[in-house]
Amino acid sequence: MSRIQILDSTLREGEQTPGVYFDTHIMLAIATLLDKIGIDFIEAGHPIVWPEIKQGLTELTSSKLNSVIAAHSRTLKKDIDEALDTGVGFIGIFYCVSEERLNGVYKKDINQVLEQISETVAYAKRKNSEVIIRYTPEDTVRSEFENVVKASVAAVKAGADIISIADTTGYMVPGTDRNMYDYVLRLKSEFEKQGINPKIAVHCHNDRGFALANAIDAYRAGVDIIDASVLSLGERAGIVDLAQLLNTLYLDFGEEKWDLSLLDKLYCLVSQYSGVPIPVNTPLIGDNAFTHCAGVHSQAAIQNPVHYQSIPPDLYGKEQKICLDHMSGRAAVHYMLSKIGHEESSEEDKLTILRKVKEIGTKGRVVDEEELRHIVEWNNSNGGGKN
Ligand code: HCA
Ligand code: CU
Repeated sequence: MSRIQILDSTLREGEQTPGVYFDTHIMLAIATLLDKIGIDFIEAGHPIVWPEIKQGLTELTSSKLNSVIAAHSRTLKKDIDEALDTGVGFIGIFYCVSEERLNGVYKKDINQVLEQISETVAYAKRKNSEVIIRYTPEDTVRSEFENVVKASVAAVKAGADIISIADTTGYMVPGTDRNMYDYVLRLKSEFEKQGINPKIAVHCHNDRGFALANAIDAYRAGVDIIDASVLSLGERAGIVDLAQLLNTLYLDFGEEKWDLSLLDKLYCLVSQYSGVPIPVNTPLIGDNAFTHCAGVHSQAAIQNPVHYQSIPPDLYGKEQKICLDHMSGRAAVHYMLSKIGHEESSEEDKLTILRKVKEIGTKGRVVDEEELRHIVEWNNSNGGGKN
């Protein structure tokens, strides 16, 4: 029985990508796929940002998805009211408790903030005792540890169910003294000393490119919930990529709760409506994720994909592909000819075709099946194809 839960924040954090906005019908399409994949929580927006976001949240909560719909909220009663209006089952409130932010931005001392956190959480629970409340000390890992503990204790004592560790600026680095694994253990042990036992979530930004590694560190240290988004969408460099997270948890840690074959469809949908393209070399999803190019690679991968692949493409509803360009060798040409029904070509024809393929490759192009057919016809009209 798997204990890890996933919170997808494409519709909240993802919308903080400059220029990204999802209409309510697209919100529903994205949420429906997330639900089918088996995502536990869908964080779908901050209702006070825009009336249509509030409307979208309301539509999602009445759409009978299994995933719990979550709203984001400042630590203010008026935000809680707006969130509760939408019927969400989960509200994530955030308040940074670093001295730097308290003194420099909020001009409040920690005790005032602790009171505001307690009051807001208690208010939400009073209005709806069923709603799951997550409190995030924003920028957790760069804040004074003592303040994080005090704020978490205040939140949990007021009724919060989840405390989220936010690496808001992508500050953590595996293997150093600021690694996520040790941080989670330290916080858990402090919570135990304080007599509180909330679920722990983790929210890792990717500024240094370590979001996934930090999330996996947090998983190994026993967190309950991991945040992610499709295509890593989010502020700046975004957060943990959903597909990569699920893939690692599935293949490398034996978590088996998700239908990974729907990820490709989800990524295409999000890419289309966010306007954020999927780079060809995106792990698992990009066009080249399971494509072999160099002659040596193609030859070995054609014999057995495992020679150059540690992830089975069929898990993602994909196939291994062999690319034809200037890097190709005879094995690739033979393989691709057999795919288009010309496996009987003579060795001489294959060499001519290979030369043509390489020539085209040096122009920075790839020969697809269609063009390969034209090359075969061209070779035949020049006297080839006579075996
Ligand atoms: C934000 C910052 C946040 C909050 C995370 C959370 C972060 O956009 O408000 O509320 O759990 O990275 O700290 O995304
Ligand atoms: Cu964030």
